Amino acid sequence: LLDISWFTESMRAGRPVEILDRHKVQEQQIDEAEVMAFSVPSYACLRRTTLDNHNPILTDALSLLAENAELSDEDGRGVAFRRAAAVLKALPETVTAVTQLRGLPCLGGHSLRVIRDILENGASSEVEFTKQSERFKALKVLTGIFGVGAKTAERWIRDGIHSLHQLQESGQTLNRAQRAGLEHYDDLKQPVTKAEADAIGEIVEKAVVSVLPGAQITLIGGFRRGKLTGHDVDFLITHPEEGREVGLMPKVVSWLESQGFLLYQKTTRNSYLEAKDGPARPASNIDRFERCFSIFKLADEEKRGAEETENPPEDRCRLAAHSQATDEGPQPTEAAGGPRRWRAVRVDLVVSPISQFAFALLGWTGSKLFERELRRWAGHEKAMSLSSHALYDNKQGRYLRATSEEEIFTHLGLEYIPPSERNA
Ligand code: DCT
Ligand code: MG
Repeated sequence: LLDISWFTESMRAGRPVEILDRHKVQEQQIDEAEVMAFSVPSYACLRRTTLDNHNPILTDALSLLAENAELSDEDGRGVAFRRAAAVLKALPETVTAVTQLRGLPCLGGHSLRVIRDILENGASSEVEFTKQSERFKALKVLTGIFGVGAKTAERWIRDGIHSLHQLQESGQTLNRAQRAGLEHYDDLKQPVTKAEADAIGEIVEKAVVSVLPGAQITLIGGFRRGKLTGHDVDFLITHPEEGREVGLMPKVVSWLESQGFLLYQKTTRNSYLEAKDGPARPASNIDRFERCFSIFKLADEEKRGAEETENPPEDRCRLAAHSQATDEGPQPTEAAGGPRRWRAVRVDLVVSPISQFAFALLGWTGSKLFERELRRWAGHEKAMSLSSHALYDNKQGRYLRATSEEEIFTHLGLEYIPPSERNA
């Protein structure tokens, strides 16, 4: 097991820590003896990253460049900026000079230039330029529509569409998801709070146990990592008896629909078969579960209800049903003309068989970079393939089973990192 306690202790105590990338060390020909005492690989899954970030100005700047790269189909550059931001998120103090960063991994020339610019001039000219650029602004607005990815946004921009208004005027054909995304644009742009996530959790739980007693739901994604807001709410559903979860999603969706909770939903079937897909196809892990992408209609009363713990939640679910969702979607005001008493929220549901539950839980808790780094660690350092379904040991030629996240970390030779410290 790789011991990183010296690292976390130093971090907590605020002692300066040098995290040296082995390969870089060799390139720079730094004295090996001096280096080895503080040398760990540069994987984010070896670091404990809480939400307590001492360098938000720097990490926001690098995240913006990452986002711009991802929206521009430059994933490699995007990951490089994400890794650089993640290293800064793990630092115990605010950085005030570039010299403090000497020897840290994942900080390439480009990221260092951006950091230096901010530390010395108060802002990065590249970040400011990007923020102001028409292209970036248009990409943000258009991909902010649920159902619109970078490729579609790019195509629309080439056609001269830069705003929602221009999109509506353009006569572009939108698919069902995009129509719903456009309709609920303002609501979906608003961060979802933990109270809203909990209120939705109660409703989903009621749906799940109504259609399959004994089934369990777990809040996953950013909220499981302790985030106070998110862009959506993610739930993992399973049943303690293997196989009982088959066919569960359509039933849950029907129940929610019949109660008027869904403004939009699209369900994809489980397409993972161990024997067929197996370890050779680990990259496509994320969407191979039975999964439902939805837009939920959350009534104000639901949220209040969830906050009032002493009130029994009896028939709370009926509250949202009174204003029925139609194909056109709801109007911004209630029929009586009063103020709107609900909001739209993005909700993702995933169903996993119990045998894959630990892998699904680990894979869907995030952060995205933490997940990426776990898979990179597994592949490069352990010759294993990790997905949200399974862990395959390429040397032994067999799957390694696990019933908890802790067991998976142990299989991977890693110290266990709890969800609240996976915020890389
Ligand atoms: N995930 C992943 N790789 C992806 C997409 C998702 O590993 N390409 C995992 C990690 C997080 C989880 O799925 C849920 O995804 P999001 O909801 O996009 O992330 P989040 O951390 O929950 O972010 P937010 O709080 O904004 O919803
Ligand atoms: Mg989420």
